[in-house]
Amino acid sequence: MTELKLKAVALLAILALLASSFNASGTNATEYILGDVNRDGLVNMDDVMLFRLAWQSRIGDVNFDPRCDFHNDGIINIKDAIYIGLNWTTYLKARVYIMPETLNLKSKGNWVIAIVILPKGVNATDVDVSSVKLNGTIPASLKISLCSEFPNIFVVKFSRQAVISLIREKLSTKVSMSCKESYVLTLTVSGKVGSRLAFLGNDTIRVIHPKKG
Ligand SMILES: [Ca+2]
Ligand SMILES: [Ca+2]
Repeated sequence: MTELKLKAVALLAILALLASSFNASGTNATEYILGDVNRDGLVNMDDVMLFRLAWQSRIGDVNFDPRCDFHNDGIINIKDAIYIGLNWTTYLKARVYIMPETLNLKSKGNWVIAIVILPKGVNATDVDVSSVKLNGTIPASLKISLCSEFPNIFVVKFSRQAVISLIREKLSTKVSMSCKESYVLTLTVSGKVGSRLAFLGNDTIRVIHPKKG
């Protein structure tokens, strides 16, 4: 065996040992998933970004983030990182249809509706409505399962004014905003399915931005 192979095998053995001595399955006394830095119920790139900021810091360091110290030993290192790998959230691809398909930014309607079709075999009743968000920020306010014939389909609604604010914010970064009246935008709907899965899907809508005057 070459030295390189030996090193790789040794590293795998250490990781396996570490993994076997940890509670890989999920929650600790404070009821969040180990690896979930921002405590949103998902272990994903958002957590990796936060974890990187605190990497190799110790209590007292300016970048020490106690939320990253899953091993609870006052230092952010591989013993904490391992939980992110072990409890990484699996995303299911959902089909999403957002209505209205054309949204006038001056409209006064109450809601934006999303129909979410989960992969077959996944039950919409396992979706935690409090975790369902549009573009990761706007919370869903209601979830309705369609019928027992289509257990993988549900409908959620979002505050239209919140969606319009989000779109205005997105458009404000576009230099060409003042020259155009309509845009095609992609919006994402995501949420948790049970304790270890999540869904993610997107749809495009047309945004009408009437010129002033
Ligand atoms: Ca998270
Ligand atoms: Ca630690």
